[in-house]
Amino acid sequence: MKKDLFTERMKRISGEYEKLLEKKNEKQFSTNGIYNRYANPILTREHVPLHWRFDFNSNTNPYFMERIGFNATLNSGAIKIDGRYLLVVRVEGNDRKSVFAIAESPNGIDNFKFWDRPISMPQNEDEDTNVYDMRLTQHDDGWIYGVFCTERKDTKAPYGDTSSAVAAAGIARTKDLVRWERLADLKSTSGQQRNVVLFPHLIAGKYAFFTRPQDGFIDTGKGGGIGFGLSETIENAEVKNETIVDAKTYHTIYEVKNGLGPVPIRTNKGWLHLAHGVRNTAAGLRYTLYMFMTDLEKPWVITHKPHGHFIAPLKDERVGDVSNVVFSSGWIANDDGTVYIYYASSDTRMHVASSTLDQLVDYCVNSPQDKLYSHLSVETINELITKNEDFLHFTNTK
Ligand code: M1P
Repeated sequence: MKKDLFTERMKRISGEYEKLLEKKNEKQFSTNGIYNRYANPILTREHVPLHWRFDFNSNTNPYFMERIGFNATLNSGAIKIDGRYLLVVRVEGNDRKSVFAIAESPNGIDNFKFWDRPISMPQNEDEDTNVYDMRLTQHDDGWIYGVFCTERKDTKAPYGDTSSAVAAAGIARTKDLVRWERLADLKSTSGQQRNVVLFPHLIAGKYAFFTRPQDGFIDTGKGGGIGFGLSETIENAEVKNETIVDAKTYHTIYEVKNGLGPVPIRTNKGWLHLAHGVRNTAAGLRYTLYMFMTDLEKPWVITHKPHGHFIAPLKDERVGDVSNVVFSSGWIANDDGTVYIYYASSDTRMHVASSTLDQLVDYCVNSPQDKLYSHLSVETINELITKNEDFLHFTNTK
């Protein structure tokens, strides 16, 4: 009887899992014309391999029950190697711990499948309580670097405070995404760091980092903004001076905090950047994605910045573990100019959107800036209307 139950459940669950992995994704029509969403999330907790979740021995698991539960698949770094699309996924267990695991797809938009085991990340002296949000950088020095958030209990928190934490940028490197060498955490002058991204080239012979200095764990406090700094070495990385590239700003979509997303993409017009911005609402924090471009020679100098968000949580994306959030830490530019943008919604599941380098540059260069005041927004809208008068005939233009 128990054997029947075991077999029936195992077959059904395995069958549904196989179908999920084979499910095709479909590009959706885009009214904004800047990027296209796809019909299905590319990775959900249901994609976590069954052999990580179930004990397949009927003697020790007669009911074929799940032994290890997973809660979410989110904030993934991305890289393309030999035509294979690889995401280093933040896989969050029911125990709240996140682990890193590689998911691979042949085309970047569907059929993502996790490799057999999660990544075993070596520990430094001060072990990580939790790790998440890895950005992957294919560096000129020949290594692939993973820079991620390592979180540890705040030992200075008052007695009884069991939730305060300290965030720092962990650094590890690999050649194959399987074996990792752990380096020292990034040192900087701010109390904490999250959303740190290693630039792929040396600048003035030094390793270059985009940072997000912050005073506290959740609040960026007096710190914040997307920073930029140089380090003499990568083995013991230390940024002594951080220049603020993009500051958090009153009454914008990044008024509370912001942070760089993936490693910037080089184009002949400048570097394309994708970042997240956070604002306050009565419903809590709202995370959206925005873009800007920086100078080719000086990637810390913004040359173009469209107003407002690029991607905001939409429909089902709006609800999840931490609702009203989109967050990106990976994108891939293909040789044909298409760009796959990987983003998580509401800290729960992963999606892809596609665009092209030309479209993204056009978006950055030709979209108006945020002029920070409503009456100036009216001016901006009127400029477009006036331009359109040459092509369209309005009846009430004044
Ligand atoms: O919950 C939303 C996001 O919150 C943090 O981002 P930030 O440091 O900018 O506040 C991160 O923990 C991120 O993982 C999470 O998605």
